[in-house]
Amino acid sequence: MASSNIELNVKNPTFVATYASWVGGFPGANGAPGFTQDADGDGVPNGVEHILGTSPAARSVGLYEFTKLPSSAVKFRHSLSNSIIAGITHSYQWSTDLVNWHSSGQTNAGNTNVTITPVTVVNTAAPALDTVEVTATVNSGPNVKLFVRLRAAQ
Ligand SMILES: [Ca+2]
Repeated sequence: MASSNIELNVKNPTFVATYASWVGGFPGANGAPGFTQDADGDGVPNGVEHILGTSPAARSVGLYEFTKLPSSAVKFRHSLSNSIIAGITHSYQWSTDLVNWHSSGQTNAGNTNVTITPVTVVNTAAPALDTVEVTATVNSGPNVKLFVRLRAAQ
């Protein structure tokens, strides 16, 4: 009697195609699985957790290592997933009042202009996470408070 073997090589068994299947992989996030919800209450919305490559069901640090630079600039770091689902994007925004948010290079009504520049400082491959260092530079405007955020969109 003859027999044969079939070898199945599954290279990426954790592949997920949609946000719903990704968040569904974290049972602890079932209570608040929405893209803009914050299932673990750490202040990082689930969609941003996806960008960062962190769990939406366990507290994570989000943005870190905020540093004021000698010039009119601030820098910070964050992890970045190498497995971001198609259709989900991220961007950076700045504000002086936490109400009106602007993209890099825009000038607000008070004549403040800010450039936001991300640089990948640790470049890995999935499932490992990259590290991105983001510098926000105030190019012009009066002395104001500066807020910077990472946004996720789908
Ligand atoms: Ca969260």
